[in-house]
Amino acid sequence: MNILERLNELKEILNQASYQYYVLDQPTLEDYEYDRYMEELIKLENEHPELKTIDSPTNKIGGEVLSKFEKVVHTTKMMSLSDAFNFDELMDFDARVRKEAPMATYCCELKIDGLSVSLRYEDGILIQGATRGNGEIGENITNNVKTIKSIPLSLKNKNSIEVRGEIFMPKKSFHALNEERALNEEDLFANCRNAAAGSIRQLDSKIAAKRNLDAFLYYLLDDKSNTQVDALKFMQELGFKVNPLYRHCETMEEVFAYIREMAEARQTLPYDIDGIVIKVNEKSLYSIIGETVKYPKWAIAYKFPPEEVKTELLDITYQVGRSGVITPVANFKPVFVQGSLISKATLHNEDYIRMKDIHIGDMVLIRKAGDVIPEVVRSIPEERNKDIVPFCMIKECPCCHTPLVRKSGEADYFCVNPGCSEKIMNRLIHFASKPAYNIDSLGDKLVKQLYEAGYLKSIADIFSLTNYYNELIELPGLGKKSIDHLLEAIENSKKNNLNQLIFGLGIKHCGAKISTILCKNFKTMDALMQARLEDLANIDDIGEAIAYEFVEYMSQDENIQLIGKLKEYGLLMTYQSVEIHENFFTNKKCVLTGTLDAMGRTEAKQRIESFGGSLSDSVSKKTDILILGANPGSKYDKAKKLGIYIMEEEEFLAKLKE
Ligand code: 0OW
Repeated sequence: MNILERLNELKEILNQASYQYYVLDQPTLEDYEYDRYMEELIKLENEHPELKTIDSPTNKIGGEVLSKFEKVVHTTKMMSLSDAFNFDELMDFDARVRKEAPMATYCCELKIDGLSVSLRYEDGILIQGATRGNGEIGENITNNVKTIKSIPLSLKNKNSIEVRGEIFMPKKSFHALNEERALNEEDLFANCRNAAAGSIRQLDSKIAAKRNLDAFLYYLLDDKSNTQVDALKFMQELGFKVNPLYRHCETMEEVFAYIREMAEARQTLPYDIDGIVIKVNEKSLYSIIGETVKYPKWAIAYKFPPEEVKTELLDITYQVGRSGVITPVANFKPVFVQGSLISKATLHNEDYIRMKDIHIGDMVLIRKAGDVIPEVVRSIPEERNKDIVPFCMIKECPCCHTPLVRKSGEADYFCVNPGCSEKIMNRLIHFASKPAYNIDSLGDKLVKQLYEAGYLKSIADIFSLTNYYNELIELPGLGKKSIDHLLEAIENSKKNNLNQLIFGLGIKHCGAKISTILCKNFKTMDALMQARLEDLANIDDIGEAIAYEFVEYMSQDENIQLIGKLKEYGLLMTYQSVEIHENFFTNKKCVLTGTLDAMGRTEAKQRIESFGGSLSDSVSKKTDILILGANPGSKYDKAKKLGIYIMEEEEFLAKLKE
């Protein structure tokens, strides 16, 4: 047999084995056999690169590192789905459908909680994979899509088609990935969906290949099938992985029965679903029923209600914040809530714990407030065993054992020891954090290491690190490259605006917004340090309480000395007014619900405010835009009822760049 024949034989064996293992879940080769064939093929292709083809299974291990993702214009718009939050809204949907198509039946599918993808094949070869983007323009993620093992690189019958579906990360892969990240003290992914989105956006496809992503396909363009059920069957015949739990339902009663059944099965599925997609089955009716700009009228997504999950409260631990505030934290047996694995939730303060009658050892109900923040809803007294230990608040700081102080009329306890290492470290971490003085690479881990090594005791010490260069490069896990990068980041940070410095100091009640208002009014650090209580209190948004805390802070010797040192180090001490360049968000009142992929809430707020817009927490008639993240909460429902413009993440990111 010649080389080319052997290559083709190996490709055939490996592609067939992939299909059997990842699409049909019926392996025909043992793992070691698969690996042996793959190694032989890699060796042959390395020896004869001219014989490597675009559909070779060796593409599954990834290779090229991109500098960015190219844009892709979709052949036809990738539509999204309008949502229904209860059965009444589904009945309304059914009524609207029947008005146009009385004979319609439905195809119900699980709503896979991942991200949409479009796959284009030409002459049976996968030539492009793209994200949905804003529905018209997406990102070219072909390299990463090729690493998804259940996606065929070539089709047996060589036809040219486009299919669409959902890329997702199986729960097992999500667990494994987060365990690995926890060991490296990296940020954990909140849920499978974010993990999938973060993985498919890796510019290095070798990293994407290690993330065990998967995909279900559900839509075939220019499809000749008469019904959605036939289309799903046809896609399976073509070799695509189609979720098998779809069901043809003749009536809404059958739809409701399917929804109830799948809501029950949800926890046992190896992937996350956030609802059910209900589509008219007869495709000939789609043009009669029609579509809006964004959504088909012949399909709807039923979203499962936010769920409350029961678990055992194992312990209450305590965090010491940079102000010294002591925050009790519930530690419970890990549970999946709406796709996220949760094991902790804040208990705010002693009053909150007593009000909710919470005791260590209780069974408690957990939910995700606003679909994002873990919350202990309540304890379950009827399941409390008799020898439960009544809760009592700790009396001394868990870090330095200084007796805690609770100011009269206030709920919080404080560690008042200025030398408490937890306080100092959290103060340094806050100062260097992105929303504050934003010193790249000076994160929690490095702050802790430099603090414990004795190089960082106060904020000013950050700017004297450069004097210890030779010692720092010897510290474990660090080296010339990382210390050079750190010192460069510290030097660059000195040009940061004054509002970031004021926010970084961590003055009580002076968050990012208040710091900016103070700087706009006083322009320089000197003017701020000499400001009198009444000068401050007269400014809009700055009340007595904030004015008092600010003047108090500026009157303490240690703070005056700190600022003096920062001046000597050359930090910018004047406020550079940020010209607000007009754009879509100028003077717009925005609300965000759910979680964004590309950034956190703080950054979204800063970006909108930099254009002269505002981001508030609650929806009202005055709201101009609701920004829709993943797993939206009730704000979304309220915004729809008020007819407020709903902006999805892709559009939000695009508008920020305009
Ligand atoms: N997430 C899903 C899913 C599905 C499309 C076809 C036309 C409009 C929606 O499992 N099973 N079926 C569809 O049908 N869409 C789905 O997800 C949508 C795609 C875009 C936003 C949702 O994730």
